[in-house]
Amino acid sequence: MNTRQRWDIFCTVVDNYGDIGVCWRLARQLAAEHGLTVRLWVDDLEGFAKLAPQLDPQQDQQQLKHVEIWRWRTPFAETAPAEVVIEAFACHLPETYIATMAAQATKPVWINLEYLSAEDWVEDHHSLASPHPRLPLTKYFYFPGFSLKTGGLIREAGLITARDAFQNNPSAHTEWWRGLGADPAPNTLKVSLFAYPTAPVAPLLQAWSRSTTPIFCALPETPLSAAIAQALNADPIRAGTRIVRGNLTLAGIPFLAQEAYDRLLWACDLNFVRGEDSFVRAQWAAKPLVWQIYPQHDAAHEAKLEAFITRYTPEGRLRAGADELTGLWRAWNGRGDPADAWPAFAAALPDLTTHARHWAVAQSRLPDLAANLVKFSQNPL
Ligand code: TRH
Repeated sequence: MNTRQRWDIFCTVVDNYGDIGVCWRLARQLAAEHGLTVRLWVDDLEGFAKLAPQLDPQQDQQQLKHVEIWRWRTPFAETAPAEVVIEAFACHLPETYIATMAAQATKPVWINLEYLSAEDWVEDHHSLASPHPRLPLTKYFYFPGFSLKTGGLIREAGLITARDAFQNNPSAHTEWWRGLGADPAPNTLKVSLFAYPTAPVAPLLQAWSRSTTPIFCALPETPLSAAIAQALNADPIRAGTRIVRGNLTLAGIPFLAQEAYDRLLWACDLNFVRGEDSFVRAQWAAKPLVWQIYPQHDAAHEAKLEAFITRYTPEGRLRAGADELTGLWRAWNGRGDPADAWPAFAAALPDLTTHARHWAVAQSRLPDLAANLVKFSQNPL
C-alpha cells in the first residue's frame, strides 16, 4: 500500500504575519506538489485568517487547500507524530510531542526552519545537526537562502508562468485594479506600500507629492495606515479612502488574501515590502522593490540588510542603479533621508526594473525550498 508521507508544521504567529505567511505557503505547496499529508499547527487562527480569509478561526481543526489546519493549544493534546516535523523559526515544539517523537521506532526527521538571510555564514550553518541533549532525537537547522548552498526560496510550480501571464495581459491589469476599486491613471508610477509603522513615511510622501511623474500608491490596511494619515494630516485611511497631495494619489485598499497580495505586487511598478515573505514575493514579482527589514534589538538586522544589498547588486551585473538603491534602502531603514534619496532612485527605475527581472530569472533557476526540504528529509545525513 502506498501511504502518503505525513508532515507536521508548527508555527506561532508572533506579532506579525511573516511566520504564518511562510508556513502557509510551504504547507500548501508540500501538499499540492509533493502529495504529502500536511498538518499545520498554528497558535493564532485569527491572525492566520487575515491572510487566508476562507479559514474559520473558531474551528479547532479544518481542511483548506489540501492542508489540515489544527489549533495549537496549550497543553498540547496527545497525537501521533508525523514522519517529518518542521519547527518553524524556533517556535519550540510541545514537550509532550517531543517525547512522543522520541518514543517512535523510526524517529521523525526534525527540522528547524530558520529565518531568511543573505549573510555568508548561512551557507556554513545550513542543514547542521544538533543532537537532543537527553533524547534519541536529532534536530537539523535548515536555512532558506539565495544560493545553491542553502535551502532556497519558496517558489510554487506555476508561479512564474502565472506572473508572466498576468503581467503580459493589460486587460487583466485593468480588471484587477477595478476589482480593488482603484483606477490608477495611465502613465502613473504604481507603487504598493507595506511597511512597519516606524517607517519614515513623512519625508517619502513629501517627495512623492513633488514628483515629476504622477505616483499612485496602493496602501493595504495595516497599522501603517495610521502613521500615513498622521503624516498627511488626513482622516483615518481605510479601504476606499483616496487622498491627493500634489502629484501623489494615495489609495487605501483592504488587507488582501495572500494570493491577491501577490497579484498586487505583480501589478505595481515598484513595491515597498518588509520582513521576509512579502520581501521574497516582491522578488518573484520581478519589479524593483524597497525592503524594510524586520528590526532586531541587537541591530543584527543591519548586517542582514547590507548582506542582501551586496548580493542583489553585485558589481558588473547592475551597472546603474546600485548606489541609488542602496541610498533609498538605507534611508528607509533609518540611515538617511528618504526624501533626499528618492529622486535618484526614481531616475534609476528603468535600470532597476531590468535588473529585477534578471534577478528573478537567476533565482528561479535554483531549486525551491519545498523541493529541497523533501529531498533533505529523505536523507538528512
Ligand atoms: O508581517 P511581517 O513583518 O513578518 C515578520 C517577518 O517575517 C519577520 O522575519 C518575523 O520575524 C516577524 O514577522 C515575526 O512581514 P512579511 O514577512 O512580509 O509577512 C507579511 C505576510 O502578509 C506575507 O505573507 C504577505 C501577507 N500579506 C497579505 O497576505 N496581504 C496583504 O495585504 C499584505 C500587506 C500582506
